[in-house]
Amino acid sequence: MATQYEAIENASRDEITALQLQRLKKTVRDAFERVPHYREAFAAAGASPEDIRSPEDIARLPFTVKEDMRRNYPFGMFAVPPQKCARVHASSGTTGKPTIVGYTANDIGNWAAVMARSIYASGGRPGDLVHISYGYGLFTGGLGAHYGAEKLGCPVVPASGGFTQRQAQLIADLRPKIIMVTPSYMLGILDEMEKRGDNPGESSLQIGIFGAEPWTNDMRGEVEARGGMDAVDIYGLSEIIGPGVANECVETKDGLTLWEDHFYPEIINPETGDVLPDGEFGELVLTTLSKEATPVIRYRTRDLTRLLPGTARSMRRIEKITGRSDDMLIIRGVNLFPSQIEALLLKEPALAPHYQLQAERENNADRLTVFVEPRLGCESGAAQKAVQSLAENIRGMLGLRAPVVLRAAGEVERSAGKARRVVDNRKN
Ligand code: DLL
Repeated sequence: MATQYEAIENASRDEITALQLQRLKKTVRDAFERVPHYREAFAAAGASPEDIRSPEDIARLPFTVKEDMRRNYPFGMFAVPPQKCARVHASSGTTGKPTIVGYTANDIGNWAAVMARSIYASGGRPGDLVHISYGYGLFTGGLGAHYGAEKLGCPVVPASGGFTQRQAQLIADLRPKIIMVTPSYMLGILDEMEKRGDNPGESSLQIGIFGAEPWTNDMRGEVEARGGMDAVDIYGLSEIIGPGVANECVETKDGLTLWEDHFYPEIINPETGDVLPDGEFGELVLTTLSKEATPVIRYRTRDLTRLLPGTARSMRRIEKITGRSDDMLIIRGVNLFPSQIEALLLKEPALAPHYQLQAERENNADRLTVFVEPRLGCESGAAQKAVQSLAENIRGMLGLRAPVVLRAAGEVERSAGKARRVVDNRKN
């Protein structure tokens, strides 16, 4: 059995660069000729499609930000007439209008291919039953995973998100080998399996493909140990295509291989916009290389990571995403991401891995409260001790005095999709 789904995944650097350049030139030209926004933005930056002579020349082009997409709602960023599209999706915008993205039939085919590649890299093979609990609908998770699984030749259980009891029942009865779901909702499903009296470690599940939100390696340890499965990370965003921009390879689990033949990555300093060399930490910027309906040039993702050389594949990797720059909390001068609290929480076996952070402003002073729960079956004394130890670690490791509040089991907010890790009441 081949180690990869498509030969290009292990192409030489020269081959990848040549393909990137060819596709980049076409994408930039199409965007310039067909999307007024790009024509205007290029003119304002004094840039033109002829500037692209090597992939690095992309740095001469202006960035695209979410606001550009909002301003051009609904079809202003389309490079083909909406009538020629096969489908639209929309981003999970929390404020204001969603951003609409389009797909031609070719785009759907390419998306299915990168998703098939991603499932294969995760260890999935034709014939494996795939249970999909990403939401189906405008969100790209459900349908993106669905088409990829079908393309690979895997039968699909399109469970979508929610109805957790039914999720656990379906897993027990249909015996899927693979589950695709947000990591936070996987925890909810594992709890439900235990409530039914099933031992998740002995279930049919062998592979979990988790993404759509940040999750730590400590969370990987939790899900792998409890669920008896390999847990791999999948990354993507609707503006670029959906899930399947990058995926971890199960043989290394060392960051996510970015499918560089379809997406061109850069890391920039988020303050200056300067492109940073590989290995340096910053904001991921992505350019589509094959997208026809909504090509995107230098999209600022706000996701923080770094570019690393290939290992299991010749294509480069991104490190597990630490968080979004928008999710960084500044509490009394301390900068922190929810993922840092998550890593410390998972060191406490008496506490469940569910958590939520709440920020408040009282008399001009910021205050962060960490809400947690006891692990099911843990006695309250042990949980109380763990709460103290977590508060001490947050103080010792992150330099922040933050009260940790123990809620009753099941009381920390749950989601059937992306978890809401932070409630920031300072913004109200
Ligand atoms: O979340 C696409 C997706 C679906 C990816 C299913 C993986 C699995 P959006 O709703 O547009 O699309 O949200 C994109 O989610 O910019 C990141 O901030 C975050 N995100 C996605 N995957 C990961 C991940 C989908 N593996 C936004 N790790 C992105 C951390 C992630 N954050």
